[in-house]
Amino acid sequence: MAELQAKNPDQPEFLQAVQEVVNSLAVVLKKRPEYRRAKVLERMVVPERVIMFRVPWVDGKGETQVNQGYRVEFSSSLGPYKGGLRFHPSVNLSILKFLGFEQIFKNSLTTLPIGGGKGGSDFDPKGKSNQEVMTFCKSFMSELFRHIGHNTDIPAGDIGVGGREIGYLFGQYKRIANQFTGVLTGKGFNWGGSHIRPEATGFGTAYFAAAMLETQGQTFEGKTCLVSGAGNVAQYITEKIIELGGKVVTLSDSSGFIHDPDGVDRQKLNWIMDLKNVRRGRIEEYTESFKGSSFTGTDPTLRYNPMWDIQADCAFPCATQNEINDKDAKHLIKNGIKIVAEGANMPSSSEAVDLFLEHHILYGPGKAANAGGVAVSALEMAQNSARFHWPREEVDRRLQQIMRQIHETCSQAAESYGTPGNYVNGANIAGFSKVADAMIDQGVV
Ligand code: NDP
Ligand code: 2IT
Repeated sequence: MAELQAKNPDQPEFLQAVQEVVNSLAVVLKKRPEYRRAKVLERMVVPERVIMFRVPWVDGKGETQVNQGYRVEFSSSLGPYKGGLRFHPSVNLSILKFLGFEQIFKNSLTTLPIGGGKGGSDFDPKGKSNQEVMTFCKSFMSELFRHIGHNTDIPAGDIGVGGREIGYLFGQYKRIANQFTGVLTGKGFNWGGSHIRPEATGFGTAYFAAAMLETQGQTFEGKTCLVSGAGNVAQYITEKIIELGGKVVTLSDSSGFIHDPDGVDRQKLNWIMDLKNVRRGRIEEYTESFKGSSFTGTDPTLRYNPMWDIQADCAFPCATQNEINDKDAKHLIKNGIKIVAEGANMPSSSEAVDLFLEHHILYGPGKAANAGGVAVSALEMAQNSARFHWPREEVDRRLQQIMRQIHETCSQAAESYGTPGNYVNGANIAGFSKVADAMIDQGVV
């Protein structure tokens, strides 16, 4: 870690993600000295390749703009690089390296043949017209296309990249490469997408949480749930929680959160989906349509988020990294939270994770709990290769099976290394071991 820190002093998120994995691995490295001899971990923390490029484009006012584009091709030990693209003004190399690093273990846990990668840009789609987003996507793909391919690197969505952006990116890829291949996942159903891919991350996190609850003889029935975010993951976890009998009382965006003590029902959720996916509005507008609900704006002077201090049974952070800090974790614990399952990637700070583990909260880390999205992406790749579509029920059945399998694998790994119920150790150890074995089999690469 000291060496990695000295080499990457300006990458706090990346160092945080690596530290968390390293903490879990001491026991494994002791049991398996061949991993140490082959310098498996030392190699794994260095991306196989990082691509950085200029993305010039002309906005709606005729002004020239320039953004930074990235693709971090982290590990191809288990398959072609696979992971999303994030378009958000905060995007930098530290954030994409942390996401790419986590993706290696997450993808390993899915049991499907995919390596790890991540990419994106500091472009902010918020407030941009469709025309501007399309212009940007076409410029971004005009460089990225030479580095990706359906057997090389298969990007998908993440924050700021949904069905609209994947469509524009795919159109440009197809035009330049003159190939209609499954080079991106999250495609529209009519042109090669898979059923359930839009729903997969949120549904998968709910399935994982249901499996966690089951270990305590519990279900979602009657549980009050806090969900953060109001994007892809937050919307579909809300849909599944409603279906499983739970009550979602919060949702948020970067401007603040809404609290609806009556719960977000199917009709209210449809309204939110229209607000966010069609009108592209702010969550604050919810309170104008649904009385009894309230909005609390984000207060940058507060050292905590009051949303995490609302009484509830379950918490599902589905917005962004480090959105739950130590203070938030203390509030959740004080209010008797039973389970925290992460739809987002690394939404809990390392101090928050330590507190959850110390207090024996059922805590499902993102790399296990939110793996359903990339798992169905891999199923989309399989369907593309077969030039075939599976029915909706078939994809959902496979997703449920994969999430149960990940839960089982994490539980067993945690137990066999002496920390039963610790899903952090379970996910890191099980995810790592598969990649490490593949690296040893493939020699020094
Ligand atoms: P979306 O862009 O659809 O939604 C993101 C949501 O989070 C928005 O409500 C957004 O609010 C909020 N948000 C984003 N950044 C911040 C920030 N810095 N501060 C406060 N709020 C923020 O993204 P997704 O739903 O796809 O992704 C959410 C999380 O889930 C991310 O951590 C992502 O990495 C993870 N994830 C996504 C998967 C997928 O398949 N899409 C798969 C696995 C994990 P606003 O609009 O105001 O910015
Ligand atoms: O973080 C993630 O797993 C994703 N954004 C989904 C990646 C994918 O390739 O579907």
